[in-house]
Formats: sequence, C-alpha cells, structure tokens
Amino acid sequence: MSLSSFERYPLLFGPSPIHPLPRLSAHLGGAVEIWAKREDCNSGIAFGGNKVRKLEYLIPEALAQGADTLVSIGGVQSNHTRAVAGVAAHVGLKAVTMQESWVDWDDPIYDRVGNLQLSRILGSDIRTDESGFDIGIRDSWQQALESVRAAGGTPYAIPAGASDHPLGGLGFAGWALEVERQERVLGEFFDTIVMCSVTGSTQAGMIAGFALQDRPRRVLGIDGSATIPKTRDQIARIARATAASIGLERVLSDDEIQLIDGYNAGIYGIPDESTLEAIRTCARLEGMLTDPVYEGKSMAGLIGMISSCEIEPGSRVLYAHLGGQPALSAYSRVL
Ligand code: 5PA
Repeated sequence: MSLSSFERYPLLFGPSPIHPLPRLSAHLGGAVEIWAKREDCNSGIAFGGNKVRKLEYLIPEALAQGADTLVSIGGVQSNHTRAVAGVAAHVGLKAVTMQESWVDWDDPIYDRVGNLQLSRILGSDIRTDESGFDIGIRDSWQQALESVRAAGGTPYAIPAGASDHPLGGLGFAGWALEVERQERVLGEFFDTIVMCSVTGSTQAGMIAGFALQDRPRRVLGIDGSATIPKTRDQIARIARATAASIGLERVLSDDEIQLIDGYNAGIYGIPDESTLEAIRTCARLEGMLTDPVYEGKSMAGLIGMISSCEIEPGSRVLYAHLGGQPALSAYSRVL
C-alpha cells in the first residue's frame, strides 16, 4: 500500500505556498532561517486550514457509503467544525456540528462571531453541549449521529479534528511528500518542522510521511492543550497506523514523537502573555496573522525554542501555519 492507493477528493488549490520569513529570522538573531508553509491559504473553501487537507481523504469514503450528512465535533470556536460545514456545502452534503464548551472564555461575543458565525452562514445544523475539553470520543457526538439516523438520514462520522479515524493521518502524510517536492524545486532542505498539535493527526501524518523519506528531520509538535500524555498517545497511535497504511516497513520509535510542553498557557483555548506577544511579533514583522488557540502558541514555541537554542543555530525551519485566524474576532478582549 502507498498513499496513492487511497482515493483523494481535491479540495485544495494545489500545493500550499512556501515562503521565507526573513524579518522574523533576523529578529531572532539570524542564525536560524525560518520559512512558512501556508495551510491557512490552502483552499477557497471556508478559509481552508489543516482540516480541509485532511478531509480530502475522508470525503471519498463518505460519498462511497452514500452518506448525506457529515457529523462532527469541536469547541464553540472550532476551526474543524467550520471546515466540515464548508466542505459539506462544497460537495453537496449536510453538516451537523456539535459544539462543546471546551473553553471558558468570557468575551461577550464569543459565540456570535468567528468560526461559529461562519458555520451558521455555511448552513451547518449547529448543536451545543456543556461538556468541557476532551479530544476523545464523546457522548454528545454519538447522540448527534444517532439523531441523524433517527430522522432517516445517513451520517458520516468525523471525530474531533478528523484525527481518531483510519484515514485521518493521510492528508498530512501527503503534506510531507509535497514538502519534499517543493524543496527539490526551491533547492532547500528543512531539517526542522514546527507546528501546533491538539487532536494529533496533523503531526502524526507528517511524522509518517517524512519517515518514508531518505533524509531525517524532526517534527516538533508544540502542544496546544496541556493534556500531554493523552495527546502524545494519540499522535503515536495515529502516526503508527498511518505509517503502516502508506507502506512504511518499520515501526516508528517513541523518540520520533516529539510533543513540546511549555507554550500551551496551561490550558486549551486561552492565550497567555507569551502567546499574545508571539501573535503581535509575527504580525508586526511579517504581516502574518496567527490565532490565540493554536498558531499563536506554536509561534511562541518557535520563538522560544530558537531563543533558547533548543533549535540550534544553522537550523532551517519550516513553520507549518495550519490556519485558525477566523477565531481572532472572538478574542477581541485581549487582542
Ligand atoms: C488545529 C486543530 P490537530 O488537531 O490535528 O493536532 O491540529 C491542531 C490544530 N492549528 C492546529 C489549527 C488552526 C487548528 O484548528 N483544531 C481543532 C478544532 O476543533 O478546530 C481540532 C481541534
């Protein structure tokens, strides 16, 4: 089996752009060259992002099963459920999205703007539940699936972040192959990838895809939710399953799964001063926007690990920008 044996429904513009971040690199001393690969500009569907890339591999199965409704789950300001709503509209399916209370955030317009507003416009059947943050399989989601069946529909089940799903890692395994092709054209090699991890299949897919390549590199997952053991287990499980399904003939070792603590502000969905500072620094040096839940934390990790030389001088870093800016308006109280 290889990645090309899986069916893919095209939802992206094509390869996502890669470009240097020269002013951020210089600001951090100039000894590490930083580039970005822009999943936030990867698609014309509902602002794109990492979830649209993952869904390219789930949609063929949903269509083959005759599903009429995509059913998924996330927090109130989930990028993932917004992407599911957008992709459902694009392929002519309905969407039911369960929005749990993953974040206790008291911005007065938190549930009226940003991703939830977009999901409403996209026509999602939005349900809410009071449960707090958890990346596991939830009762509320199973009830949503059941309600679609009870109404005579055929649901297709997409777990949080499209992660804990047999096809969930394939999109970012493909991303790893895409990076290698782009490097060949650019005459570059990125030895270090920095990205944000929460439900795990983005990092897991990258690890599996890069493991098929000849030159080793590290994928540093900056944790975004302060539930490290659970997230690391989920990344390892998805990475190993994805690697096996795309033809890696060895088992990934534990030290290939690198989840970095220290930049998650101690909690999912809430920024701390270092998150906000990273968002402003990146915006003011490069004009590149990041959000307080995901990419602001991985940007803080990038800045912190270069400043501390954990990312050594001479490294060439590819920062995976995974999207997320639509949530910014829900954080007007601090930004
Ligand atoms: C998300 C996730 P993984 O969940 O695959 O680890 O990706 C982390 C991540 N960046 C990184 C952005 C912009 C993201 O949206 N978002 C979730 C959501 O519900 O939006 C799945 C949590």
